[in-house]
Amino acid sequence: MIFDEEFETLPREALEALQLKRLQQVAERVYHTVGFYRNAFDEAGVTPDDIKTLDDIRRLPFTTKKDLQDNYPFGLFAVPMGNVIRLHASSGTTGKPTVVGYTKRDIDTWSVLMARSFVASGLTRNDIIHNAYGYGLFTGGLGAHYGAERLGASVIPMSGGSTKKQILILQDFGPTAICCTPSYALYLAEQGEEMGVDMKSLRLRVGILGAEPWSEQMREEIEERLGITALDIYGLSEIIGPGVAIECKEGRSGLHVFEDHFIVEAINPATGSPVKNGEIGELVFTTLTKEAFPLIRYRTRDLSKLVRTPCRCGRTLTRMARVSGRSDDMLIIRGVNVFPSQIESVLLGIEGLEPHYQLIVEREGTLDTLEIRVEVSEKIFSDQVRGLQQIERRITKDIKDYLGVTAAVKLVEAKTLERFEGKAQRVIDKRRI
Ligand code: DLL
Repeated sequence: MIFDEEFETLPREALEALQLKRLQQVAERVYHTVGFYRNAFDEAGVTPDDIKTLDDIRRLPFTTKKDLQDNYPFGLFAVPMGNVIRLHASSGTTGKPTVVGYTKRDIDTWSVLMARSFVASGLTRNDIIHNAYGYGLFTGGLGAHYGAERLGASVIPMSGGSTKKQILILQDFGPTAICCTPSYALYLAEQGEEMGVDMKSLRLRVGILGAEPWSEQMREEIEERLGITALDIYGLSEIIGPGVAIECKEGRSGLHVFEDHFIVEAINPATGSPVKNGEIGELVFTTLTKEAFPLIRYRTRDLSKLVRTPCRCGRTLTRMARVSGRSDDMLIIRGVNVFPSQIESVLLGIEGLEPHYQLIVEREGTLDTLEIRVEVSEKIFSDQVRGLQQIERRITKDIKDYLGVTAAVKLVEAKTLERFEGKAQRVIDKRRI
């Protein structure tokens, strides 16, 4: 089933014609309503009339997180405040949050995108959706909520936290789908098991998980422990919130980007030029239909690659591969580039390790050090010291072999590392403090 059959399966030519028309409109609109864009376009020597083909998007300047911060809080809004009916914000690692606004029509567009996402994951109006994304300034909670209502499903507005109560509701209300971060899905599994609940016998069958990077191994673990199909959903507040892209249940290889509303590009973060087809680059999005807070060529810092081969599901939309990390999450350890997701893949490939880990980076003198703390299953922890040492050596070797860095490994008892209700924070970089 496809929610918006017409727009999600448009022949590429028609889709691109629609994108061009909408791009011309949005460029025209921001040029005349947002001082920041007028200046940026003027500086780049480009006017909206210069957009004659889709490739001409490259003539437009990029927008960055810093531009949003410089115009904090409402400087990039393209409509009067009277037309804005909702505000959300995402907190960055530094400084003030990024504020985003929505008109009534924007909320409507977003709800449709989330309804599309749910249908792509195999849900219908007969499903009960347990929504454990946080409600509030974070876009996850309300975004999924409105989408579930638009679909006509029954939504349980759980929000994050109160994990034991969540388990109770999962048992008693019998939701068939769950929305939360992948790390929280694992935490729920763990808490449920601890409470003696057979998490696999719940009615849950689908997880719509996102808001943070996760690996294929993590997916397997979640699917196994909760007895569900786990699908990846991507989005960011600046662009609209969740529902920018989603994996379909038929393909499960790459997330369909809703290209009738967004243009996606993958660029080389160092040069700003497009990467070759199928190469990893930084994702850049342009919103085509947003009214309150349109964004032109927004640099996300998220790394992924675009897949343009047809998908089994019939959608003609370009897919993005699962996000492999953020360009600003990349750890440079003694000159070697390492992404936390790569370490996760190595760890989860080793038997006896739990999917909970922490990476601690420090500097001793002029040398960077990496310590990996990872939980081991209870059974192994109570084993002989020799067994533990063997696992430590194996991790050190695999990390060295696959990633080329030397790490100190510390195995810790199960359930001792911090758990997260929202996005997990696994990297502690003491070098910056
Ligand atoms: O995380 C929106 C969202 C809510 C997406 C619920 C999916 C589900 P922000 O708080 O603005 O918005 O954070 C956006 O989170 O730039 C990525 O770095 C990361 N991110 C989001 N989804 C994924 C994903 C929401 N599926 C930032 N895989 C983005 C990897 C993701 N990273």
